[in-house]
Amino acid sequence: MSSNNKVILFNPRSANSKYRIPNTILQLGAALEGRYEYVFVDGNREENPWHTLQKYLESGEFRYFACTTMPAQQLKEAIPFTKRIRENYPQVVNIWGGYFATNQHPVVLNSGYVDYVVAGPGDVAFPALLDALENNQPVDDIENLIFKKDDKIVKTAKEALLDQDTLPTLPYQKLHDTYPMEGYLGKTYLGERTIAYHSSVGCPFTCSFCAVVPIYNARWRGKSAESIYRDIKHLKDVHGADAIEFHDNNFFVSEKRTTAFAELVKDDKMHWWGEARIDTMHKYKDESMALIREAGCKMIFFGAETGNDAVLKQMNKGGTQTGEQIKAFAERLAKFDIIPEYSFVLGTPADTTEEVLAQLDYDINFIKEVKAINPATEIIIYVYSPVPTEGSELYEAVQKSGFTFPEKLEDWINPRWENFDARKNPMTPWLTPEIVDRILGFETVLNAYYPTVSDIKLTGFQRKTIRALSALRYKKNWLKMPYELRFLQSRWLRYRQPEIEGF
Ligand code: B12
Ligand code: SF4
Repeated sequence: MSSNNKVILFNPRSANSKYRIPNTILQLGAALEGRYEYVFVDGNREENPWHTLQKYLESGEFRYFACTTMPAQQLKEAIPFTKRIRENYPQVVNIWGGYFATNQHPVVLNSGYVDYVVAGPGDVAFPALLDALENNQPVDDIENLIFKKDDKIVKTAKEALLDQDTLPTLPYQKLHDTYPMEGYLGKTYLGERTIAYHSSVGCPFTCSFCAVVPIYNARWRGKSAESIYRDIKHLKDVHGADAIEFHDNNFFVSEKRTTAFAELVKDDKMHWWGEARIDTMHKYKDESMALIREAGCKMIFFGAETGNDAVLKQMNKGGTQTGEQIKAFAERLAKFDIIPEYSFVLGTPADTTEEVLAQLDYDINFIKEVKAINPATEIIIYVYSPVPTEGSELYEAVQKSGFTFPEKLEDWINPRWENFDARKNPMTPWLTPEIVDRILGFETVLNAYYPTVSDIKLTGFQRKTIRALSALRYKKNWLKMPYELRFLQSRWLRYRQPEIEGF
């Protein structure tokens, strides 16, 4: 190993507070252990990440800049830093990965300053790419890779999903040596020191609005309950962690794995949370539901999406989810004292503005029904932002509307596309400003009328006040310009936005 082939693993800033264990670069570090020397640079934990990057690059020891990319905030560092590295350190190879780079690879590679995109899991592809580059070998046979050759974009085959239990141990100690773990184990609704853990890859479904689908094509593989528990126990024993957020796209796919994990963690008195599908979990046995609650699972995030069965079909939600089931399941979870966190995707395309609006009003009333059935249900609202799920009915409607993605990588960091990424105001052709205002107005009024239980900062008095002030708007659907509520929310009743700030 020469001393000038070291690797920077960079996690661009992804949150303004509530930093979480950066599982992406942690897992990439595991893949390099014993093969390449590497450093972690976490934009969340650096006052000036560029200075840190520059310090490393100036040493002349680093040949590879590996950067993960999620849309929105991460791009604000990923794009300018990678470009600057190309200008100032042209010998450095720039490698990107993550959901943004994979789904938007044409614009990424056409920028001229990203050399390779690792598409999907990097556990094998990343060290294999470094080996090939170190030995001047061709990269064409390395799976999960996208790059440019003779000005054409080349995509190699997708790798079969690995047995997740064969992955190397996560280098928690090395991360802790650079960024002390206390800074990652934040206080949340679940506990004082919350772990972020990722226990599976992919998802078995093919919802046509979802960025996971083009990468994993309905494939899912999870670590065993024992492997998960080993890491959790380490973080508990060594760093005093007392709660867990599972960051998997779909943690609860296997009832057997979930209950096996619940049995293992039951006596540790930790609270935990994860993401699931309503139709999958509605099939769980009552004993399993009772066990996971007893084992500390307090709240679960579900993609409810819409109460309209025709739109569920257009979204290719797959499985057996229906509007009736969404309501029945909210009621069922109340019995087990598990809080359902339901996310809805509003503002999907339709042929006319009237149809878009009618669909929106249908969902507003549906959400109110769910709240009436189980008031503890937390509602998260996304405005539909297209992802390139080629061949789906939904994406066909999107293309028909004339929507296109940006042609220049830098465009992704202008405010128009940032809003698109944050799924708040995507400015898609079928959404008039009035419709977007109605969606955002409903979100404000709903969050005011039902302040979320997981906002640990709200006092009882604050909850009551904002609820009283929003009651008439909520009941009558007066959703226009709820400035008084927004003012309160921004001052002393800021409501929680897990999708933007952290879960
Ligand atoms: C944690 C997380 C966050 C956290 C960040 C934590 C924090 N507080 O710092 C928070 C909550 C802030 C967040 C926010 C957002 N997120 Co986010 N987030 C995730 C989540 C749940 C986990 C990421 C993770 O750690 N994965 C674990 C690692 C091990 O997996 P991985 O990242 O896929 O990495 C592997 C490979 O992809 C590859 N790889 C990845 N990067 C790289 C880089 C290189 C160089 C190489 C070689 C390989 C490689 O190798 C790795 C190992 O195999 C993912 C979903 C998921 N399950 O991954 C969504 C996800 C990435 N987020 C997503 C989105 C859209 C957002 C938002 C932009 C919008 C929103 N409203 O949700 C916001 C941004 C807000 C903002 N501030 O700008 C989407 C991206 C979809 C897309 N269109 O591309 C995802 C996929 C969720 C989803 N299903 O929709 N997020
Ligand atoms: S179930 Fe969730 S993660 Fe899976 S494809 Fe659908 S939206 Fe994506």
